Amino acid sequence: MSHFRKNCVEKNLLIGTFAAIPHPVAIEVTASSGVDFLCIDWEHSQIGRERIEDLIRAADVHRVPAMVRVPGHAPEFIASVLDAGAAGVLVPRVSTAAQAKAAMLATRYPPIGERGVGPGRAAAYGYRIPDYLAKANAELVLAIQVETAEGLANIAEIAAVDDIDVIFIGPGDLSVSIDAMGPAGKDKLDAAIETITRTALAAGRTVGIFRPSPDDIGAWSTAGISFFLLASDTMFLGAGLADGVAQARRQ
Ligand code: 3PY
Repeated sequence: MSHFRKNCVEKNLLIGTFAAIPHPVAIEVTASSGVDFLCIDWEHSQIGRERIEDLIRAADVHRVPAMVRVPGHAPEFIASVLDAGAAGVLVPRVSTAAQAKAAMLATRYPPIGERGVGPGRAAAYGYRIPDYLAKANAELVLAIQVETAEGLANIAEIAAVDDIDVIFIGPGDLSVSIDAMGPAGKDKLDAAIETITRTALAAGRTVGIFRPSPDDIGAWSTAGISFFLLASDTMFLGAGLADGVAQARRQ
């Protein structure tokens, strides 16, 4: 098992961030920050498919695992980033056990799943397909994102699907989906997050969540969440620069 997956399944604290800037320089800067992993965001950024492999390569130089959030459930999205050498995938908007199972089948090779074999970078362009096949099922992290009212209602069935490592909560989408946006919806949203966390932990899953700031990582960690995606490169760039400019103007 890879170090990254072992840490996931053993529920060790992992702090990562989304990578949304489509350039290897941004990946190198981010990978040098002390993060445990990166999640290249193909769903909500302008990163194109051809660029993803170079971003993974840049993370590999720094020995930081780079997973990819794919833009949908299609098996070809999952195959393409895993073939490029991603350390795992984050599959968004999983709302039913059938969708969770489909994500698992697309991520794992037979006999567990149905992932197709290709001569990509992960398999040394075909030179080491047997080696790669032998280790991929043990090493790759599969995280699925629960972020809808339907996903919340189906969490017990979703969490019962085998060979999924992380149930990842998307609080932004979840708040919209369950009508719990803003300060007025905080208690309702927190209750939903707690329900997902409790149910997924009871099924033996690791639980992850997106947090826009580090303020409440401790509190959610106490609740049992261990896999955190903290903001993104663009958010940190914006916040750091705005803070610097504001400080400069105050002098
Ligand atoms: C959410 O909060 O909905 C997310 O998907 C985080 O990226």
